[in-house]
Amino acid sequence: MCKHDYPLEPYKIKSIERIQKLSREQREKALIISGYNVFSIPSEKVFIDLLTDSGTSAMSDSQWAGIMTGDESYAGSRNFYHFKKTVQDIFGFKHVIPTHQGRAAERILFEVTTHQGDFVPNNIHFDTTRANLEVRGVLCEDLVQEKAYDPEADILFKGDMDINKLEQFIDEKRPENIPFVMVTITNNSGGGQPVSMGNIKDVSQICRKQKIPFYIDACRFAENAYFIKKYESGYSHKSIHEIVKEMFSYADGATMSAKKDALVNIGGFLAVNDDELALKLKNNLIISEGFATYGGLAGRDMEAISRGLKEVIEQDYLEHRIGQVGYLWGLLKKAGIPLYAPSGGHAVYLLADQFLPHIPRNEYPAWSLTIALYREGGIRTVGIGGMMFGKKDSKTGQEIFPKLELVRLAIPRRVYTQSHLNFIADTVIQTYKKRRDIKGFRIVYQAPYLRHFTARMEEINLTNS
Ligand code: P71
Repeated sequence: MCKHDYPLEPYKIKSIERIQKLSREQREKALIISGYNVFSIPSEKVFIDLLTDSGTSAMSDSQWAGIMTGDESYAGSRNFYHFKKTVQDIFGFKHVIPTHQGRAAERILFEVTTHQGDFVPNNIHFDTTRANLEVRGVLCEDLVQEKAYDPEADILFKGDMDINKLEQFIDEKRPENIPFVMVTITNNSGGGQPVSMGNIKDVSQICRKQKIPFYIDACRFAENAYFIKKYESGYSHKSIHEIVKEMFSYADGATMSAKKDALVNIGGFLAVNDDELALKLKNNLIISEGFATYGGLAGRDMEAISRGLKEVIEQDYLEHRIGQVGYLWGLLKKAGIPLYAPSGGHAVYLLADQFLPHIPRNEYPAWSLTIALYREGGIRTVGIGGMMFGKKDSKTGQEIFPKLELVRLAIPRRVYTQSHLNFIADTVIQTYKKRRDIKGFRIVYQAPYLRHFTARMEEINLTNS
């Protein structure tokens, strides 16, 4: 291995998917048609797609072979039993409820356990978690440690929850108004940073003392476990499987989007220990997702998840995966690009407000940067900042912005090569050189929830401002 490389791919390529870079003019046209929203650009017009690591993994030959063993029986599919056993073995929970993706698991859990006016803390709620709670009148609180909001603080386990803040919060809001506490691993809205085992344990102890259930948003559980093995004292000799088992032994349940760390294109699940709660969750599941042995998935999907869950906890896979993200982070850091530090699990996060200091927050610098990166190299990324999390103050009508204004370069699992990563770095560096020409945006249309998905935007030129 040369000095600047990352661990070699522990796989070789058996099947490929063609990608093409459009001309600059074609990209410009695609932007206009999309209303300057990268979610509205057809994927064929994207060269390198870093919009998300969700549902974009390349499946292995074993997973594809598993697809052909799908038992599509309405009730009792054999793939469900394999899926259930795999989840039980890896996570240690008693009840396993399949769902079509992560947000369905969230909706079902929240419908069964929350009421209007309740409070739910998280390290940082991800957008779907927050939306599924807020739509029910639940008040969401982000209690990550303060350092997480300092993008340059190069410390380990920046996803940790602030334990003092959590105790104070429970004290103020009272345990009976808090249906559960949640922790997101890794912390997607805060730089993809891991949560330490020590912190998971501390949160769990507080919850158990106060008799508040504790759930983990488990999307990127294996990546989180890898950081624990690598950086937390006492874990280097343990296997990822052992670490995962311990992490979840402190929780009462988990919501999971299998589209991330189960290496599949669709799927999710809910897992809990409580018998009575599981029954209620299954009854809710049947109303909209489907019967308890498929929950909105085909038998073949459950088989692919079972196999993916076993592959994702392999040490060499994780070394390569996290190494790849770190490699891109290193190239950009060396070039002086403002980055969220340290390098996280699934993505590199650019600091859009520092990248574009001339664009004020109410002109959405992260949004501008996603457009600029598409313009420059046909790269699709996502803004995680004011457009995603901005809120109108009910008294002043002014928009309140989140602390971080980030652009996420999410790396799909097992998809891109080192030359792709080099191209991505070059594109970001080129864009940085031209940063003074990049303009802000105003909203032309927005939906009441999750507005970033469907917004239409207008570039602010001096002539139309
Ligand atoms: C991600 C996504 C999917 C996404 C969301 C918004 C814009 C673009 C793409 C989904 C998550 C997540 C966490 C921590 C729950 C979900 C929902 N993330 N928790 O990061 O990251 O899972 O998509 O399967 O419903 O790109 P779901």
